[in-house]
Amino acid sequence: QGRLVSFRDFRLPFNLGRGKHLLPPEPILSLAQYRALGGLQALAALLQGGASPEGVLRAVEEAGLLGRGGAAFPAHVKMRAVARGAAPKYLVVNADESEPGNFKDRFLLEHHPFLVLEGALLAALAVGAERVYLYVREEFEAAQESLQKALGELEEAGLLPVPMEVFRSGGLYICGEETALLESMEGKRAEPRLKPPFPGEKGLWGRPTLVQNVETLANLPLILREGPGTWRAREPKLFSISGDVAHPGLYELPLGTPLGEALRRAGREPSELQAVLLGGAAGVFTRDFAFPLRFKERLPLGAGAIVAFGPAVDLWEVLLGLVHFLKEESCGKCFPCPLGTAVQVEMVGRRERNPALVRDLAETLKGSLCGLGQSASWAYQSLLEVEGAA
Ligand code: L3W
Ligand code: SF4
Repeated sequence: QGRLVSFRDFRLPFNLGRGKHLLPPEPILSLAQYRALGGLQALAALLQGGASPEGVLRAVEEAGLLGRGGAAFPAHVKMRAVARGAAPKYLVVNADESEPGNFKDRFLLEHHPFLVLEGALLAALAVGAERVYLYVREEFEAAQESLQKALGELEEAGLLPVPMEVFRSGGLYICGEETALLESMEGKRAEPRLKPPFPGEKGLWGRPTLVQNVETLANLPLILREGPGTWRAREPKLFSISGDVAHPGLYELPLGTPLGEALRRAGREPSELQAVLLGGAAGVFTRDFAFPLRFKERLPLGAGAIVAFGPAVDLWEVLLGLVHFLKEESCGKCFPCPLGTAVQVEMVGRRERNPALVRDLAETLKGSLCGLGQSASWAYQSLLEVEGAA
């Protein structure tokens, strides 16, 4: 009788990076270990007829699982779109985590590859995908190795009902945008496509393709093991907390946790902070510590990055780093983004505070083709708000 597999069992929070470990990380790197914790039960039920593809789709819908890659789009809507489509169909696991401040997907891949792979297999069987591609960020070598090893073990045990392969990403921030990712897989320049059609309808090689974030898929075994109602009641989300906190690391918190509470968990009294950056380069600076960390609220959660800044930090220097990053990573396909991000670097460099000029820049960027350009001036606008409120 295996213990319930949940993120909670993974003894989070713990420190991933520098400094002292609060609790030792306990990676689950062997199939035997994963099984002993109750892993693979959901997959076995599906393979042995105790559960059906429709049952998986219904559970994901009842759980209300929202995509964990930044857009918080209902997972079941995407899954059903692919399930309706005609074969051949594919699943692409988006493991191109590149948002500054985020390290949750890398953690899951390196420490819990079986959980990610079981989630991917459940999704693939539910939508009828004939092949799974694990699109892993080029620099994540340890993650690629851990996945390869886990795939080998699953194959040896005869537990790979759908073929899976690791695909090394093109090595650019824009490769995480789902359609640029697909272009790069097809051997083309990583440039976003115009949507619609969405990948669920016309994806890899023009075929219906489910593109889902690593954390989204890692939740599938949990939802099926616990039942969608129980999962929904605790709605776990991984937050990457770093910067001026005593215990930077990865924290599993229920959605709705106030931002200030998350910071206290990481060992920092929020009133001692100047601001936090929520959501990475596509995010916002804020001092609203009462803000409940929930999707589709006043502030964007993005993929869950929280970077804290104490009183000694020059936030304009931080902003300059962010906008420079966006300018460098702009793919140049559409007009407003390369131009707007270049102008933005110049404006932030001279610490331009004229709200009319910043609004004008934001309006221009809003017309960009993809999320990179559309959200490129959120951080700039929010810094002016934080300054105004300070
Ligand atoms: C079927 C429809 N599918 C939309 C699908 C669409 C996509 C998903 C969300 O991401 C976020 C941004 C930043 N039928 C559909 C449909 N879909 N309508 O739903 O789509 P969309 O267009 O709202 O967003 P997106 O462009 O996929 C934008 C975040 O991404 N971001 C950075 C993220 C970085 C990471 C990381 O490092 N892990 O994720 C940058 O912009 O927060 O909200 O699958 O196909 N009618
Ligand atoms: Fe490329 Fe920027 Fe346009 Fe996106 S918004 S397609 S990154 S130029």
